[in-house]
This record gives sequence, C-alpha cells and structure tokens, in this order.
Amino acid sequence: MPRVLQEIIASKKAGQKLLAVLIDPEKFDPHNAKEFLRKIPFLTTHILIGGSTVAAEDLEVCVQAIKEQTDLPVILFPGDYRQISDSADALLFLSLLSGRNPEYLITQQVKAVPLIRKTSLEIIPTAYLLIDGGKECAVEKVSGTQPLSQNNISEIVDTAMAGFYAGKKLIYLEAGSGALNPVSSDIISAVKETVDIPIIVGGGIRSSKQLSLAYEAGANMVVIGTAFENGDFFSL
Ligand code: 1GP
Repeated sequence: MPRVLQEIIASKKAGQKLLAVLIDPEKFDPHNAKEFLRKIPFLTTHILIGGSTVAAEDLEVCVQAIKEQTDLPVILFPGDYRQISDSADALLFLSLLSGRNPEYLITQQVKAVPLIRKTSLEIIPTAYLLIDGGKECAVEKVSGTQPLSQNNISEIVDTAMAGFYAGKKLIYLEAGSGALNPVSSDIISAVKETVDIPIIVGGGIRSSKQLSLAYEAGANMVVIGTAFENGDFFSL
C-alpha cells in the first residue's frame, strides 16, 4: 500500500492524531518557507498545499520551497486539475460528493489524469464533503454547489458512506476556509461511528480548544490554514 495513506491508516489504528498545516501558494511567499516552517507547531505531521485559484507555476515553486526545508510529507490539496506537482509526495484525489456539479465529481478528475500520469505521486481517493461553515466559502463559489447543512447529520453520514462504498480511502469534512463554525463534534462523531476510514476535518479551526474537540469527536487529521497564514499562531 502507498506510504502516505498507509501511515494515516496506521495512525488511526494507533489512536495517534495528525495535524496538517495548509499552505495556499497564492498567500505564501516561498522565500519565507524556512521561517514559516520554524513557526508551525511541533506537533505538525503533514503539509497540505493547494488553493481555489492557484496557478500551476506558483504551486510548483511553493512545493519545491517547502520540500527543501522539511521532511514532513507534502500532500497536494488541489482546487483544480492543474494543481499537480511531482515534487510533492501525494495527491488528495478529491470528489466533491456534497455537491451535484459533474465538473467537480468527475470532469476535473478526468482532466487531471494526463498530468498525474507524468508523475510518481501517490494518489489518495478522497470523499470531499463541504459542510456549511456559516459564510460563503471559496469552494462553494468556485464549484457552484451548496454545502450540506450542519443540522442534516443523516445526509452527511449517508454521503460519507456513499464515498466509502465508492472506494474512497479518506473522508474530508470541510467547513470552508475561514469558516465561522467548524464542523461540529456531533457530525464528526456520527461519521466516525459509521464509516471506518480516516476522517480529515478542516475549516475555521483557530484555537487549541477547537482542535481538541475535533480530535475527541473522532477526527484523525485536522487541517489548519488561516490561523497560520495570519501569523495568528496558537500554542498547541
Ligand atoms: C482546510 O479549508 C480548510 O480544510 C482550511 O480552513 O483556513 O479556516 O483553517 P482554515
């Protein structure tokens, strides 16, 4: 089994919690990579790189700058099919299962294939669920899809389960960058009870309290972007 996914699954079995720092190349100066990495929490286990509107060249420069400065696994978290870099370790091959836009269910994925085949990236099939974070987010705008309501837990669980049945290896519960309300503990624990694959949670997490709540509810990996972009680092 490929290494990055294997390690995520192993950490789930071991009850070890993972922390990913998300870098959006559009908001990141590659010259500051060393300084940025020095400031992230020592508990960080992964770096995610991607954004809604990043040019392929900017992504490549960013990934290379980060790889030069760290041994942490670098995982692509693409906003569109061009965000592919062979310098990274793995790619979250996302399907936006919460939406009903074929462009983000399969069209972008087909377009990505010729680019991916030129790389040796580890491909991780990932069910991506956008959940209402209390304000319109970039994913919603770019994809033209509606997030799932935080109140409709059964629909969220069924969507995650459909992803599992379709062969996805990870479930990503996304409240959107800068969300006012992160994905609730009730949602995380309901998905965890039903779907036995690792759960990633992101969007709007900006305090160690929120981080702990997500872990306690069953998140295996938590992704944090904005809180680090702002230099608004909290102690973990
Ligand atoms: C990753 O979109 C999130 O899933 C990142 O959200 O920028 O709010 O941390 P924040």
